[in-house]
Amino acid sequence: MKTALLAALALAACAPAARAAPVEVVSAWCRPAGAGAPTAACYVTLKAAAADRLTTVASPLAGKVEVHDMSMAGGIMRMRHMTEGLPLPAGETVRMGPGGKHLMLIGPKGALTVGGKLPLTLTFQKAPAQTVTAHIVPQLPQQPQGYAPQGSR
Ligand SMILES: [Cu+2]
Repeated sequence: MKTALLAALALAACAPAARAAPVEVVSAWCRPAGAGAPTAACYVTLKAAAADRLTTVASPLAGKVEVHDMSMAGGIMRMRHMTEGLPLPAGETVRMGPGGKHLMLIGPKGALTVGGKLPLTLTFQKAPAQTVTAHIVPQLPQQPQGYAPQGSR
């Protein structure tokens, strides 16, 4: 009797971590940056089956990684640290890109060279954390044709 109860408790304790499906990482890439650059930018495209949130990002090749948003205000580009993380609505593809949301690498450890790779560990509110390899490419894979943020004009 007591054994059965303990087994049930152990199962219950394991359940939440195993339940959420992993978030699909559609793409991950970084722009090159020279040695000594104070920051560098990486971009990921994410798709979550169930509503979730990208909470924190880390890389062994940067002192810190922050989720930023960029917007134009009065002709000036402004960056905002999304301290609350990046919301991932259910079934929606959330695309980061130049001029918009990005991952800001603060204190990159060394140059980001074209052709190189950079590991990024993405932590989500519900889905399990995962480490992806971002490729360092010279310029934007342009946003796919026909893609535009909802209600942008
Ligand atoms: Cu930024």
